[in-house]
Amino acid sequence: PHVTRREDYTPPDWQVPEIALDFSLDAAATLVRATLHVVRDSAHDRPLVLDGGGQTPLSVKVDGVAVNDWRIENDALVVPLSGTDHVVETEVEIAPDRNTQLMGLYASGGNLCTQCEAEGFRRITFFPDRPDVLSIYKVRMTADKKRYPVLLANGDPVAQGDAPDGRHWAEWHDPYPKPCYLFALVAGDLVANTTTFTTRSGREVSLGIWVRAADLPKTAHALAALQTSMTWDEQVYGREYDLDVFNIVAVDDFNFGAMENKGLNIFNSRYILADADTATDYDFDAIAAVVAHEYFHNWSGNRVTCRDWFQLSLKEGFTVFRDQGFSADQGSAAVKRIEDVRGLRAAQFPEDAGPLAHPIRPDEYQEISNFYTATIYNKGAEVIRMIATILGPERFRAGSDLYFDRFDGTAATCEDFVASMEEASGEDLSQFRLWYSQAGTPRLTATLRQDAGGSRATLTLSQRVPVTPGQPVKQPMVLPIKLKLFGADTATTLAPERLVLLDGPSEQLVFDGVTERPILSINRGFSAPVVVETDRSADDLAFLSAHDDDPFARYEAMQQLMLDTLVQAAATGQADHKAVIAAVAHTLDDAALDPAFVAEAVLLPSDNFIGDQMALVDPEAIFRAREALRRDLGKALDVRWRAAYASTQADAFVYSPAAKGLRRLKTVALGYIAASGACDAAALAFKQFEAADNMTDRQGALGVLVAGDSAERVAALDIFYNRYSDNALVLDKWFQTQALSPRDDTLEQVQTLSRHRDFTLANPNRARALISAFAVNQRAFNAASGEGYRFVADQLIALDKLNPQTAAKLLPPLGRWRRFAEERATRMRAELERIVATPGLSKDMFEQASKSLG
Ligand code: DPP
Ligand code: ZN
Repeated sequence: PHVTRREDYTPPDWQVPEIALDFSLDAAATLVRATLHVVRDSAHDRPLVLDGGGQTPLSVKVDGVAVNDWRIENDALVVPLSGTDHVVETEVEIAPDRNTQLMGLYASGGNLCTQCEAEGFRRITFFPDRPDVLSIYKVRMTADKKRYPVLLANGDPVAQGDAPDGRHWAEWHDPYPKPCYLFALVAGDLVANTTTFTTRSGREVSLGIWVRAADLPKTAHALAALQTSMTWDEQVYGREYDLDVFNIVAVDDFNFGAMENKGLNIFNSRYILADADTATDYDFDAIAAVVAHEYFHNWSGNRVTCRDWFQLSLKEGFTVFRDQGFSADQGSAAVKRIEDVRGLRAAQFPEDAGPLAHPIRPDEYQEISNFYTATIYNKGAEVIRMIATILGPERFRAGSDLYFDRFDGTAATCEDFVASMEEASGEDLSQFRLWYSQAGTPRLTATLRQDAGGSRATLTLSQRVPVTPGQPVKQPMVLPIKLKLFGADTATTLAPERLVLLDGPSEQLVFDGVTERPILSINRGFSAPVVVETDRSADDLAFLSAHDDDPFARYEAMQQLMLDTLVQAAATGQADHKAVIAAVAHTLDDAALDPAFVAEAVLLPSDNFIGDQMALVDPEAIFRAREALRRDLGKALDVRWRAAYASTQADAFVYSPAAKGLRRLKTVALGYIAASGACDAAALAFKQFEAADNMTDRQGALGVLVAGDSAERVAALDIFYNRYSDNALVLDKWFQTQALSPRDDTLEQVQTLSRHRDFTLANPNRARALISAFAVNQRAFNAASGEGYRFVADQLIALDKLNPQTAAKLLPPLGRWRRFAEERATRMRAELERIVATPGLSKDMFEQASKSLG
């Protein structure tokens, strides 16, 4: 397979300062005429090479004259040119309605739309499909007026009119040079929820969220989030919007969450459509976060773009960091941090510890689509967060201002970003740059010793970066660690919070005036994305879970206490639950705590996260250990769970941080009541299910019922299905909830669901709702028979034929075989081998599966 390497980068041979695109749109046969102004970039004699996606040109003209000395080589169109400056025109015909990959121009729900990042533009027309070729776009679209009354593209609308045969046309011009991955068009029968936004310098921007007419009532939340994002970016980063129009279109079939095309974002409808009846609080939060994310890309991604795809984290890591800051400012920053770290540990830590580990700036790829990963996005955001922590807010802002000013209108590198941060702050980040090149999650060991009889304590910190594929030797990284010491007896501060930059293999810190037993609070706020190993006792962890003044550290202490208990139970079959029960009771009794925080703190770590702590994952033992602790917590604290449950009853739905927190705690408490085995649990859950005036309560109750075995379970699944049978996004929840169920028969249920008439692999959301959810269900997926592996492999082989990009993203769970004992490992490998041997496999799947075997 062809491997693209970062160090092989060379600047483009030809620039394309301008392009005019003329689309004659039709679902079955769309004609695309592209007129490129091409300019030779430096003295070379190489021909013009335009990437293509398998099409053959209907015609090629140079400076207005048809030529036939072109050839197709590896899908690219090669055109010999004599001068330095030419106009090259090509015509192709493409078939949007046969485009199941959802890359390029495709049909979704009767409308036409595009997705070009990373390399989809070449499937629309011949072009140098690389992010460092920036062009000014003029786009003309002609289409049937009845079928496609709305015609949208990037930039500003400049003209429109009627054409013969019931067709009409529209022209859009985007004055900002952009790479082709940011090109977009939409043709459809859509309506918009519109408003205006006035930027701080007085530009009036028309905002529109375009959906099918029936969905219009579900757009208010996204539109409000867009306005809030625009204000936030002005206030926090000094970034203003730069066009007169900002449109968002929601489509049902979409590989990504959304796409930041200049002035015309295209969204997966799950990140736009929401109302109380159909969307959970989680959905509402995710919509605001994704709307903000894509909007923020207008600067971090569009105005300053990437030189090449190895720099992807330049825009994605930074933009995730920006959207996390935005979300933190909209509600509880503490709970947001906990959610983000939980997500990082669920998705990124396993990736960093497995066969697909890669640095946030990779060195090579076979298929770039496979690198839209939790590492690039979420670890990338953590790396930016560490820079912000080291620099402090003023110097970080100075660095970001310098970066945006200096690289505006250009295609930049991660190095450009770090150098801007260094220059503006005066901080030396040379060693810090290892975060860009070394993969693997560093492990930090911390040991605190009080000197015998004295008033001193010594903290020893040491770090180790694990070996990852292709990186056998690692250098010590810069780890910014926030820490603090508490006194065990007085529960006061012995040493105030400080930021330690650990940059060597180990370091000792001495604390004076330590007159009582010190307790270590470390990696406060999760200041570094590392695994921390300490020898803190259950007593120390219980103390911190009750007294730490850093909410993340407080949550973390409880998680560690739970993990220690669960890992021991899974390994030995024995456990003492007393310490966890006491700590959870203390948290539930603390009236000063935010209910949203309480809900997070009392949740047990997931089966997967427990498995990640063990030398080898034993899914059944982990499941038994966790269920036993859940049951004991449920029984021992029954009165408290019921009190918490009663305290969370609300009058009517509101979407606010406080109301969200209560709803979260409500369903967590309900889950523990059910876990206790209480005989009224199913009735209570069914009552919540029936009485709910919002999806959070309804789906929460459904999840509790689906986990159990009651008449109410069957009834609720039926009611839910019938009530929402015409709502694809809610049906996804119906599939997903069943795939996540801890019941013994989940594997068979999921196999049956895959034959349900509403199941289809053609829609990425639906495929993920069943297959991804099943693959995170550790016990069901890892059934000893290997049937779970076979099921997923069958689905992926089928999906690969339609949509390789989405299929390949679902493969990593099969690559975790090294984490399991012989029998399971052999069965997983057999499925990977079967995938690799499949005739006609995509390069997306080949890369993921072959690396997973390696
Ligand atoms: N649309 C994806 C995102 O915003 C890729 N750029 O992250
Ligand atoms: Zn992004």
